[in-house]
Amino acid sequence: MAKLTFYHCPRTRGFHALWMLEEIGEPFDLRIVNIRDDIQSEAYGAVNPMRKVPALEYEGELITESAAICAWLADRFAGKGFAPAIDAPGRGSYLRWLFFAGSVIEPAFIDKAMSRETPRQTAGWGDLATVMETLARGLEGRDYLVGEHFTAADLMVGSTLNFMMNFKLLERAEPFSSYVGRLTERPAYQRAFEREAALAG
Ligand SMILES: N[C@@H](CCC(=O)N[C@@H](CS)C(=O)NCC(=O)O)C(=O)O
Repeated sequence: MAKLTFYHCPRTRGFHALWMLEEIGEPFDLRIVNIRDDIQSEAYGAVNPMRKVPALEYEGELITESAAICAWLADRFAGKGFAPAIDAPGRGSYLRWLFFAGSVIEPAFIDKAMSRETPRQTAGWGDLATVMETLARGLEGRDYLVGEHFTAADLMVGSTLNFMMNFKLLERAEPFSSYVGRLTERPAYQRAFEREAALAG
């Protein structure tokens, strides 16, 4: 039996973790949690009291938050090369961009989706224009955010940008379109995408 149990609902932020699981290539049990009803069940409340997907269980330990799941998978299966080692150059940048996805990029786009302007001094994410300028600088002259290779930080940032493009909150323009295109060409992304499409029916 797989040691990893993945709680997921198709067409949600759970996709970030599904893609990461495909990158890692370890077997996992998939539990589909319908966000319209299952998510309110007592059983799922014990998995994630936030009543959100995704969640991942490994040997009795529960991990929630897509970035934490991706970071944990990258570290737990370190041999796959999706995170710089804890004492290697690039580790700090890797963590910076990994956290940037969920705590800066995403809330800045939520402001846009809600046609809301949180004062930039109040918002931990500042404002969307500065977020995207910062990200563009991070990508200047490089294919990936850290070093020469794809890491879990690219997955979280790229997957978040891809969501925003699909929701028409972000224009498919450079430098982000090439970056997202490069990441979504990866076989693991394609496998996750096909699996998701089959699950969504
Ligand atoms: N910060 C969380 C967000 C998870 C999240 O918002 N999940 C949504 C689906 S996209 C959800 O479970 N919604 C169900 C609900 O709120 O009822 C993460 O990144 O994992």
